[in-house]
Amino acid sequence: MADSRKILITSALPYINGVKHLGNLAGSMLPADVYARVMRLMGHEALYICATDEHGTPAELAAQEAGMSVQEYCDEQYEVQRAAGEGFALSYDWFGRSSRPANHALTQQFAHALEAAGLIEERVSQQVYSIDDGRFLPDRYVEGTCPHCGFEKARGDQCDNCGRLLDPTDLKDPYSAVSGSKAVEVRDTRHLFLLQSQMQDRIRDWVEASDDWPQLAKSIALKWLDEGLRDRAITRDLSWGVPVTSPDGSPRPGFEDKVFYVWFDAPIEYIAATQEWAASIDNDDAWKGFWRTDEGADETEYVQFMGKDNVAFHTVSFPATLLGSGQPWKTVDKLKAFNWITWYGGKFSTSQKRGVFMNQALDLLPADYWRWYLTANAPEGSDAAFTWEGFQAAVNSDLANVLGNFVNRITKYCASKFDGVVPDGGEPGEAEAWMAQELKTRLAALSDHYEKMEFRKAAAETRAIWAAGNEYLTKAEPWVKYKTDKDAAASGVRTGLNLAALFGVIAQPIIPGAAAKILDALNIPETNRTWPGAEDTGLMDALPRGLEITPPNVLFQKIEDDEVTEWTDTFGGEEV
Ligand code: B3M
Ligand code: ZN
Repeated sequence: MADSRKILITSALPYINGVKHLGNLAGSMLPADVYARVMRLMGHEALYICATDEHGTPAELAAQEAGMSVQEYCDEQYEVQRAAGEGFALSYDWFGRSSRPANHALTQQFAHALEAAGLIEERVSQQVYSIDDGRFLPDRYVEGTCPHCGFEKARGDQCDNCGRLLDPTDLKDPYSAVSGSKAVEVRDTRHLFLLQSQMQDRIRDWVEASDDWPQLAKSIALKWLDEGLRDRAITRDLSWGVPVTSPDGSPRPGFEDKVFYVWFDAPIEYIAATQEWAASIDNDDAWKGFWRTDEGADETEYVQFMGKDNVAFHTVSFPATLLGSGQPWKTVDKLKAFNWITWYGGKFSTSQKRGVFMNQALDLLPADYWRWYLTANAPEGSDAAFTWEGFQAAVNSDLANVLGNFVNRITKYCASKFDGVVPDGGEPGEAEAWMAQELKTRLAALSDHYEKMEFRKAAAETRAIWAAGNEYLTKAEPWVKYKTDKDAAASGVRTGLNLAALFGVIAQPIIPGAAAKILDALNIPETNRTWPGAEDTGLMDALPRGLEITPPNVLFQKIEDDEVTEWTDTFGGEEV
């Protein structure tokens, strides 16, 4: 095995305002989890950190709608999201909360360091103020017409229609999202500004030096730099969030009613959550090896996963915080960005009952089914549509027919004809030689796709390896040979069982539940479930002869047409 690497993995922190839909899952948490699992199987030390993003106007507005205090709302939703992550078998090493003390402290420290470096300035700026609500309306608290595309329900921070980032004062015909009141005016308010314009060259140098970023992320970052970095307010007139302090920890004069902007503190939570993880394993300093380049983090690979709308914040804003602090922080090495999963080409929408949310999905089918389809159709090169028909086809054909069938056939046959033990006798022949060659090239390709974070290709290659197994059985025909040559049949069954074990091993990153069932049925000890190396030649004869196996219960239930009809009624389908 190659040397063990130390890998830090983060996926964009889901906002606290409600359970995420399958599209969110597919473009950040799921691929991050698949990657973390592969890296661990390969023997690397991979740490996967995520958290809920709990500050900012989305949290406040959602709490208001739910008739709860923000704290209560966040406490409740954190549990919901944590449970959904667990249900989907997301193997977080830590799932934190940006509202916890560690993130408050670290966010304040970063602000102080940036100010000491001369990169923060107090400025008076104009903000939308609601006369009826008696308050400023930052970000999503104000809605109105997008100045770029004319969309009438653009939010103060971003237009959902054209995707452009906005400033609340850019909106035409603004109104309060709190009360709907149009009695709004622009008033002066004092804020801290991060002087990103002064960091333009440093950030460009850093982006250009990052040759490990997949194309989508890099092109988005360069586009932002080409447009020129603007100084950016990192505080807001809100009460829920990280308080703005002076270096001695006391409230900063003039900022008593303000907090840091959610996009300032959210990425810092990657670090704070890692600190919490370290405390949880009783090794308070363990986080430093992932984050402080003077404490070993220069040896760490840092990989981030996110949807494309989050890229600018991770390639420009967060690096500005890290680099601007003048301290030895680790920055991202590989940034994997995703396009959107659409719902039949359109948007997921809770209100219009279009799309499946993470908690609903698990009421319908086990996590593996969704994990497989969403990985095999990852929105990598372009957007990818979720359709019930596509989902049904992928589950029935890839999982049930190709993988499930193979494992069932060979284990059942072994149970009925070879006493349920891996048979001895017989020698490998032509069919085995063919299969060995398939494995040699395909396993190398599979590992390579994972290294490059090409998830669609990885799923396709995984499927191709399973399919080759079926082809092998067709060639080896142990059931035919059994009648005339028991040794030849034994060799076929033994090879088939070894392949089933291998198929379970390579299934682990994407469908960990079913993979465990297969490996348990074949009595494969935990220590033998590691990733096959490219040079592994013994893969087709690794199981000890005489090892007892038990055919697993049905691995995958096929999805019936009437289920598709029913789910289409409940969750929406093709728009007619
Ligand atoms: N919560 C946006 C999102 O969920 C935001 C990501 C934060 S990553 C530090 O898409
Ligand atoms: Zn717009």
